[in-house]
Amino acid sequence: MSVTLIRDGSVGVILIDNPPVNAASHAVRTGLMEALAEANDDPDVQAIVLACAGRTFVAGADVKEFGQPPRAPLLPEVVNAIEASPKPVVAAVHGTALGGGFELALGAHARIASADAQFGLPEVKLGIIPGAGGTQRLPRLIGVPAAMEIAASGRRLSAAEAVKLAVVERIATGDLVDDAKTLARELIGQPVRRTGELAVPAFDVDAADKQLAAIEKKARGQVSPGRAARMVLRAGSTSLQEGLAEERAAFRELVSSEQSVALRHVFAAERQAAKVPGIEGVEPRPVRIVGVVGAGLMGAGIAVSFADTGFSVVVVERDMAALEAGQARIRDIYQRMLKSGRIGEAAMTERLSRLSYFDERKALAACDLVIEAVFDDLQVKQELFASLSGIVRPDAILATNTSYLDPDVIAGVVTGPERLIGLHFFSPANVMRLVEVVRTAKLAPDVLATGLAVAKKLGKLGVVSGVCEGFIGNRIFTAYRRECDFMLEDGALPQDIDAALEGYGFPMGPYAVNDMAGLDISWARRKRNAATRDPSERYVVIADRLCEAGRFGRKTGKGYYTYESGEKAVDPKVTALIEAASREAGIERRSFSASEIVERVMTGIVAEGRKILAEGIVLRGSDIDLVLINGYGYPAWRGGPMFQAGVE
Ligand code: 3H9
Repeated sequence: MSVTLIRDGSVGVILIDNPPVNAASHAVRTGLMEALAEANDDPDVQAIVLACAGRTFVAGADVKEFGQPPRAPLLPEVVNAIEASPKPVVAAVHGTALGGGFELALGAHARIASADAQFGLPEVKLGIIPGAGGTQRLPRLIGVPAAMEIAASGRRLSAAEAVKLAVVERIATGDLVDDAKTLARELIGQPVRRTGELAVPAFDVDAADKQLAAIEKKARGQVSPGRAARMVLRAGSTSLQEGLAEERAAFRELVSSEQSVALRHVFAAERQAAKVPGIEGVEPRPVRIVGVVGAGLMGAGIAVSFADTGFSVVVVERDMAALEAGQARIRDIYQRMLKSGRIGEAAMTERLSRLSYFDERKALAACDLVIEAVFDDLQVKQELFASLSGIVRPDAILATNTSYLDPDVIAGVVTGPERLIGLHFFSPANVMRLVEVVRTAKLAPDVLATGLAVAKKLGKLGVVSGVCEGFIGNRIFTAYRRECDFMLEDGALPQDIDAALEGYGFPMGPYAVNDMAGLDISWARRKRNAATRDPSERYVVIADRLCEAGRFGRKTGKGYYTYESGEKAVDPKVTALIEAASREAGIERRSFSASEIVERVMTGIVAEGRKILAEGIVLRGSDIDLVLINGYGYPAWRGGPMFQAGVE
């Protein structure tokens, strides 16, 4: 039985038990209707508590039922029935009340939450909008502007924020269900407060229109955020009944849209990525103290991301000057978080207190995991790891953040090479969600399991990659860039290529990105590899020419574009340089349409993707999709290049 009614004096507790996340499946919906009717029919029951067993409150509708014909009772009917109950209903929320789960809680007459509970309407991330009243009830409870932001972003609210917004009445101080029963008893005899009957608080319509426009702009082609925001806005000008009917129609339309199918592929792919053959049931090693060697841009970001998620972090630099600069960099990241309102003073102080700084490697002796983020040079890394082998415990895990070096060669100098893993973070590491978890040749299964578990604890997405030049992401990105550079030489200009890919949904085209990241790093690599390059392979000299002219991107005020006025602008000198390069190569330039540009890029990506699949570097096509989406700005709502090409 997934739903039971348990009587305790005057209170009936409706308990949902549908592991793993109490999704509102058909059985749960049916059970809820029956339990509710039973409680309402029982004269001894005077108040009702809605609670869940296991690790979480209802985490949403059952996504596995999407794409199947809807089966009554539908979730909106269940929420309406809860709201209509003549006896007070209190939702007792622990874990995550998401989507349909949050909507069930909104149907209740009061809400109590455990201190670590979270609330959210993540439907937009699945390409849909809330379909069980969320867009109509939430604005009645907290006002249109706040509800618009929550429904359109899909972000989660902490219990503390939920209290502040008056989404929940109370935080439990003792046992959640006991406290919920107490609240339920207090409500006996009082008129029930139905969210749907509340008036939508007055709001500034012009400001809300502007908010909507900003949401649609930010969505860059993804339909659901704007649709969710519009439905919330609609609550301000229509009745609950009409609003619910319109919401349902929009939900039905979106659930069968291409974008939703693509985003559901991404949802399933993320869960799949954690399932790695060879480590099923393998226990990860415990990790509490983490060492980060090197506090440059990457190391500082990595250190912050560990401190943010409760690890103790030991930061080590080669001398006091570098250490102080690293410490300043980390403080600066936190200052910016504070200024932008992402964290408060207390959280900043707490997180900073988790970090300690040393200019000697022996400070790493107690670490469970040490990650290096030093200069990407083989000798530098080998010297470091050889010395670390003698400092850390034999069971401590060693990780390299190298982008291009061979981690198996690095592992060669380590005592116990089965504990050396690649953890390839993306910059800025405290923001970017992707971590490539690199499976070195001799890697122990529990070290691989630990790599994935650590990525998850950091709130990041770990994708397993085999060893090859550039791993999954940079190898595919190289193929992507190669295709773009060929088009540059054949007749397109940087602004044409950037505009075409931005039109496809990338936040920034490759040349604008390159200008931001700096052109000098890849130039140095090309120079290093020049001697071994196959002379019969097509080679485009444009990037080298730009570097030779001192154009390293934004940091020098010019790269593929010029930034003299602060804004990105097309530079006729770059156009001339590109045209000269084409002439030199004997190529007659021609024009490229946006669709041809996109097609060429996607064909290049998919061809390289097929190769790394065939080589066994990546486990499945969907892992490539995740890497491109989370590391390189590929629009999630298109599902990923391999999904588009039908490659599993
Ligand atoms: C919605 O509610 C629409 C309504 O507005 C309208 C309806 C009319 N359904 O992520 P995990 C499975 S849309 C079915 O690894 P965690 C998941 O596949 C929904 N199954 O755990 C996995 O299975 P397996 C809005 C689900 O602890 C297992 O649970 N809700 C669902 O890292 C564990 O998942 C959302 O979008 C589901 N809804 O994180 C919430 N959710 O082991 C989506 C999960 O076989 N869920 N599963 O691979 C989440 O965000 C996370 O799963 C959660 C737990 C935070 C809950």
